[in-house]
Amino acid sequence: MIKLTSVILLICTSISLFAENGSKLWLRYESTTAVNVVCDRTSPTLAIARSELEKAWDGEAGATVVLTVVKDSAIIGDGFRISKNSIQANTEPGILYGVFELLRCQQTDQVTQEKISNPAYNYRILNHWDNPDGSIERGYAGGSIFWRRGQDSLVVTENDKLRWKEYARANASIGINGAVLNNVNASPSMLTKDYLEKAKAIAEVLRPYGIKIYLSIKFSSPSMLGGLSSSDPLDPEVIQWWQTKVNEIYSIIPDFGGFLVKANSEGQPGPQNYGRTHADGANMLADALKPFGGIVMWRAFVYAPDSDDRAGQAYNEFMPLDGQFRENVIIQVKNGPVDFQPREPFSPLFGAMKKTSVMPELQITMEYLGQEVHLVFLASMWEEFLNSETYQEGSGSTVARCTDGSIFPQKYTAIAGVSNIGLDTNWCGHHFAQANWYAFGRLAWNNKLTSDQLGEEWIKQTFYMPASNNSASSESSTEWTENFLIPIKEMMLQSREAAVNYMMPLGLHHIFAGYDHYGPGPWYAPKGLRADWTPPYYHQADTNGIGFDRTLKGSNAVSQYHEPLRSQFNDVNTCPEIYLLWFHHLPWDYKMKSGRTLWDELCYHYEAGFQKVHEFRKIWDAAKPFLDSDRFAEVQKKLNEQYLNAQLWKDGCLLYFQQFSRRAIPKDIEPPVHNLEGIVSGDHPEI
Ligand code: GCW
Repeated sequence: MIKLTSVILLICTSISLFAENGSKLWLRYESTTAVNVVCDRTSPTLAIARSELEKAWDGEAGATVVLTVVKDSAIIGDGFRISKNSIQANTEPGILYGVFELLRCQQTDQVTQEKISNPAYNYRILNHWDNPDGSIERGYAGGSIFWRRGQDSLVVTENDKLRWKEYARANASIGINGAVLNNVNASPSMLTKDYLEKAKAIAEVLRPYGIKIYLSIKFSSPSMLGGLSSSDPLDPEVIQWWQTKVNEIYSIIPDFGGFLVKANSEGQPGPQNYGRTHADGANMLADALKPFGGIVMWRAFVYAPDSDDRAGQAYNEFMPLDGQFRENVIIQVKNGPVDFQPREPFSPLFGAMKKTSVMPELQITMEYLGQEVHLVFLASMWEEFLNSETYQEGSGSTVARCTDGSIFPQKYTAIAGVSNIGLDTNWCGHHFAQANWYAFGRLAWNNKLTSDQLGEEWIKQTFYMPASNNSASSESSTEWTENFLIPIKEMMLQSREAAVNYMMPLGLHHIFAGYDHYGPGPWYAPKGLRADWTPPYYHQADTNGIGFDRTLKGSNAVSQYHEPLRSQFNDVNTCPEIYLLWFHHLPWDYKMKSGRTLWDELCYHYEAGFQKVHEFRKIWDAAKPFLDSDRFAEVQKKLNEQYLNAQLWKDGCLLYFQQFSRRAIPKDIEPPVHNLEGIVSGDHPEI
């Protein structure tokens, strides 16, 4: 008998251990505890709110929860007032967000405090770089969930709808309320009737979850699609073409959100092709969208091939236009001045454009952070960015406060994240990459959340296994906290710094191999390629030293920062060492705060990053008893790959830079196992 029970127990445990493939994200919870939901209205959104509560209720059995749509001036936008048994909001999506907050508290063992929670940003948007053929630019988790290659690209199946629904549910659970459905390198076909019909089908599934859809547009669509001889934004025919197109879009999708535009950037056409400014282009589109309440998100990611410093260009092009944009234009600015690097100082446009709505663009997909292979929790990077002090309006003018309406009375506040979502079973390619989608949404709602809190919330919801580890006893839950939650959270919180260390420490940036941006490539400089697409442009290493001189005596990009930052960054003695080689070109024997030479310090950083990944592997192995077998094995495999890649980064960069420094690698550092020629010639499949 005893044996039989054990067998049954074993089978049950195994089933639950094997059933995890990551597809449920952080919404794994299922409950049989009854709850009585009271709501005096019905609607598709409220029905979802009700069913989520019923599916996941983990509070007092048989409790009543009252959902009420109210008119309360203390609640802003889609915010909500919450207590243990009631959720009030001015809007239906607000009720839904309140429901998810209540469930999150239950699932993470937090007491539901009575409070009002208002969103930090009104527009909390995912940017999908999905192409109409189903591929995704910088996508590492399979094909597009929206588009498909070939003939049936425009077909909508029941499976598609189911997937979009799961996607919408996950987004709503973290407060995301917008999705740009296609790549910023936009195909004009996206504005054809057929694609608009498909977009409509997507919008219909997303709508009850409070999510609006947006499209990226190609600026030259009037010529490419409409057959006009020009796409000049001041040409009356062009203006008319856009107005007609916008009318058509709204007749198909009445709550369409608006356009995202990449113009005069990396070869994309824009108003400058016709001698016009970004403001001319953005305003023309904004005027067409305005009657319908639509917005234009106009990207500031611009740089010309002939400039002496790419980092200064967005500021140079956009600052003179401050005050010239229509109210419904938001300038979308990447967090750093160059391009989603493992570490950059914040873009100096934040806080500087005072008469224009400015929104941060973060990259959730890890183009420059190890893609689907490396475990890197990006919340630490975003926290550092949002809390960066700009000093634009005195101290306390953090990037967060400069963009969320706390300081400037901008009508539209917004934040975007470049999505890491694809058709993979676990949505994001790496189980831990889900944490970045999660953290982006939560930060878009509340930009004061810490990476520590976000990591903890996510782990609890994603990995806790009440059934399989008999968590009914408080003993096992303490064990889980001490031996799983704490070390795994620590690993996540250290992961971004580790990646910076083994890839490009001390302010180094953009030293990736070739176009794929995965492995090391500080040597990469094919003949004929524009200089600012090659790493030597960024690291400037020679026998005298290393680093990009952006001081007053160099490119002067430092002057784009407000005092006291300008002086702080400009002076090598006060420049934070994390940004040292971003702002300064320094000799190899420059003395660091640690007392070491710059060369030695660089070596120790690479070594520290590499050794950290080794530690992560040990932490993960030790966590095995608390994990289902599939996710354990999948992450273990990726960590091993990350370790190999970190070794390549360390070896490749140290051996390459050593040619210039002509110094020995300190003895207490594990010597490189590869040789430089081998890495450069690419005989390492891991690169
Ligand atoms: O980081 C670079 C990417 C491009 C991308 C571009 C952008 C969509 O390498 O793939 O294009 O940024 O943000 O526009």
